[in-house]
Amino acid sequence: MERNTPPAAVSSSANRRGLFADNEPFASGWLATGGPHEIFYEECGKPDGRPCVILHGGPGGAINPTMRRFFDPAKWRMALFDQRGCGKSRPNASLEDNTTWSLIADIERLREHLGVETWCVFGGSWGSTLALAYAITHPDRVESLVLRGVFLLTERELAWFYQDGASMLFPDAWAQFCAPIPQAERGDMIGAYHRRLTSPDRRLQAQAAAAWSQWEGDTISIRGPEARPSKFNEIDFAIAFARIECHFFANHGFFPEAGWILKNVERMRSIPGWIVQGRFDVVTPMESAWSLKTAWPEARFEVVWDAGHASTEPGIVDALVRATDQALKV
Ligand code: STX
Repeated sequence: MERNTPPAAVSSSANRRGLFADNEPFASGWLATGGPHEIFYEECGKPDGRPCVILHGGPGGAINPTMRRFFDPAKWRMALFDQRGCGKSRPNASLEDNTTWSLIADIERLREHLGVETWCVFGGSWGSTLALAYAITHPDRVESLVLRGVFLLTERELAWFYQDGASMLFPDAWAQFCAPIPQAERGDMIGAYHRRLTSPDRRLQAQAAAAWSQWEGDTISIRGPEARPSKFNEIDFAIAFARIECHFFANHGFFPEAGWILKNVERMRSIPGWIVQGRFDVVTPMESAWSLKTAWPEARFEVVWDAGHASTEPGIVDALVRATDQALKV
């Protein structure tokens, strides 16, 4: 098999690139959807630059200022938005009409609102899942794809992270994840959490949300639980994150059949793509990035040898900023 992974020297820590400069939005607002949801969005960078859209993770995460720094703000016109129920979108933490397909419709609504014909689509983790599902359903709108920490939302990935797998690498964090769930319910952790996160008892909901979010925060970085990002401790973030993520996972991502993304890769195979993956990603292990690369051999594939799942790990930042620079040339 042909290898297009760059030689190790490219990602040696000595000459790695960093994020672009901090930058402020030149526009922001709430986009109506016709239903109960209003979507908060920001535009950053160069108003007449090359368009791109940045998809956050979770599902249930939110945009943050660091996400504006993976594209050169002197060249790109970046659009970022909080997905339904997330961040500053309203109503917060709502599960109503909140599926993969409604989020794809929102991406199209935002594209039309901004007067964009085609754009580069950038997403990590769940953002990569959503980017792939969007590219499969709207291939003519996607100029290029830059993906990180590939997540295909398969039962195998969910079983690894929420049942049996990651638990073996992080037994300390896993014990805390199990704590709110009685032994008798631990055979189906997603189901057990789903009942609590959708309970009318707000205290039960908050307790489950804190533990759910901390599990992901504890496993996200190569530096382990000690490097848990502080936002995973914020209860408002945790409630939206846990409720929405668990809702999507209990519903198998709302995909019509198992393996839907890989089965439909053919529809987007001609789109120029970059895949960046941390070798020691425990949240979305490399098997999915590898399967995607195998089904889509035209994509550039870069494995970062010393990174986990977080987008801000130095080797991941380096590979992503090189990818977005290359995406300018398509
Ligand atoms: N969820 C992976 C994911 O998309 C299984 C993800 N993990 N953490 C995040 O996203 C945030 C950093 C956006 C909270």
